[in-house]
Amino acid sequence: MKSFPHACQSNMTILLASLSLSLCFVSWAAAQSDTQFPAKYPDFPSETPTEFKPTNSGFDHERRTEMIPMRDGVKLHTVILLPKGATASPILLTRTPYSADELTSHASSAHYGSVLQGYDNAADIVVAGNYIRVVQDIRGKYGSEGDYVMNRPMRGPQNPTPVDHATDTWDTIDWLVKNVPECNGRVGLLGISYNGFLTLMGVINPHPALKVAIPMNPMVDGWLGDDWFHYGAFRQQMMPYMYTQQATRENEIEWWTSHFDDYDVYMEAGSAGELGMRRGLAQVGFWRKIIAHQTYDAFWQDQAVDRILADHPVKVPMMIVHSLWDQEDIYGAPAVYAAIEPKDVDNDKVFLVMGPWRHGQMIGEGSSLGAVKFTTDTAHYFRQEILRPFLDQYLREGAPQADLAPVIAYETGTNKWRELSAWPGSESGHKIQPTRLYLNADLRLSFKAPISADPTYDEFVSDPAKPVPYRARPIQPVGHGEGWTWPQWLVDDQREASGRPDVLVFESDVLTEPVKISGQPMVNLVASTSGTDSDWVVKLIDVYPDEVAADPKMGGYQLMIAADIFRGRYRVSLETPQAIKPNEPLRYRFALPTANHVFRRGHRIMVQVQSSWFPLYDRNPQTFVDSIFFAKPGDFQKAVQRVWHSPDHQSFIQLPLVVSAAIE
Ligand code: PG9
Repeated sequence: MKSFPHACQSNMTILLASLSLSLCFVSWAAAQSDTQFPAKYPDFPSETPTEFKPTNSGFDHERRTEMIPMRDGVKLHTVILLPKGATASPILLTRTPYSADELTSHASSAHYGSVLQGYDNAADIVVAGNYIRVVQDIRGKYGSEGDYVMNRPMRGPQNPTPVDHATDTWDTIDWLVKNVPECNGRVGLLGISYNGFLTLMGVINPHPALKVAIPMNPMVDGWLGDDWFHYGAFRQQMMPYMYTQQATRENEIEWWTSHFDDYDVYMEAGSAGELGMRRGLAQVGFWRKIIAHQTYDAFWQDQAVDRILADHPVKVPMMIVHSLWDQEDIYGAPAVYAAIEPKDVDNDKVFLVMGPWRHGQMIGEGSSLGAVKFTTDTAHYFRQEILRPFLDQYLREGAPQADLAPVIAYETGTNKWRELSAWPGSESGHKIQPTRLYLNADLRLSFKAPISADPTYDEFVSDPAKPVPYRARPIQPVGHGEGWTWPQWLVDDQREASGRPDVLVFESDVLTEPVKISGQPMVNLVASTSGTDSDWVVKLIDVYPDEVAADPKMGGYQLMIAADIFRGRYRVSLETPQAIKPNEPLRYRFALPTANHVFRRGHRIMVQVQSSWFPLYDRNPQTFVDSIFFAKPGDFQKAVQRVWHSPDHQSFIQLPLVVSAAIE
């Protein structure tokens, strides 16, 4: 607390005081001349101190920053926030490439809950649970020493160093339980997306103090279906991320736009490789690896986290959290669940929660996503009724069992949470029956197979000069937070696409009974192209009734339930691309993302097929070239695309249909 001289002090006292004050001033002024910016006029110095040390007056928590040593001597910058008076409190740890300082200083407020607002903090849970919150910069990013490698692979052929995220997590937890006396020796590890990937890496050979892990929307397989590629089609709108994330340690150098509409940015460059070259992207190591590993080779297979986890025992109880409309990492969470659930022999360590969310929405507001409304705040429900008791059970001595179902899945369409014993799964008495939904003549969709009298195909012309936009133009770059609409693109109204001549639209009759699906719809598309390479985008859509009295904006809405893109050159082998034989009907089989949805009575089911999804995905030139990244303007050719639906060439989506279910 500050103290001021009393008015009746003697003159001598005042004289001595002013003498020492001026001596103080001289040494204070000298301290201003730091070596980087020496004072120009030492007798009239800057009023800004060389280093300002904020107090924490009125704070309800204490903030410590530490450089925690790893086994190879590298020190990692770690922020430790302790609620005032914390004793025997558990720790919630997040490791991140996104700035530990940024994640823990979100408000100009003295309150614990306020500083934790924003990315990757379930602030209400941290505060209500009186948790010690620890956030650490991973090696090579922000305040941490060491080198940064994107999704640093495990020690082994792809990482010749003695360290990886498993060892760094182990070393961090070991340090924390020995050096934070306020903690009860129990640590929970959690994070979203990249931080979800880091959470998964942290459970490999876990420290004994690691009691629970919550990977949310984890990035798991960068080639099959998460951030970088989907079945070989490159997500070029992630180039700015690679650029900013790797150009500098603290992300100070940012990508720039050249057009308001991202469609134009990528069209003008012609190819992702050309754009990367113009922007100097080859200076960053991860871009060079992307260029060197365009196919599903050992580089991708060996670092796919679901494959890695499948080779390790499940030692830490884990709640894997998935978002049904995750616009970034829609593949990861269900894939990890599928890989490790069979290893959970006592059925007490692997839990799955699926919510009706975009990427990361479970820590925000969850009563709607874009135009789609849910009846309650689903994210709040998840945090309070699912996450909180789960964390308590493992992190607090004497806490009751959370008593949660192994799978808690939100059912979109009916807006209900369902408790299941496994995934894919259904409630008792119901079963999943893989059922073919056929693409038929006259652009009809039905459970009946094509018959011989029908015309055998429908066709469209795919023109790389006019690729199908993946959402209404102008298209924003990838961005999060206020004003950015990217996070909700998976729920955009697909009417925008269905009106185009280069999108085939197959539609069912109006449903007289609800149709429920739980699991991954499997595409079985028989298609031909007049070119020698081609992309196939298949979208399973719920078409709302023409008018919806309760929510007029939803009248006729075309809501994507599951959709993905497949790069045709990988039809035979994901590792070895092959040219496509022109005009030959060929079978393309691939799984769509997980859905848990009821198409309600009065709705229709729609399937759209198209050959570009631009500019999120780079354009396929439709001529087989060695590297699509460096396709030349002359390689981009129009192609006639046919979707076949004859008895010999049946195109269908195999739906994971739930039968005998009372679903409405
Ligand atoms: N989806 C982002 C990401 C994860 C992993 C690698 C690259 C990007 C994220 O939100 O962190």
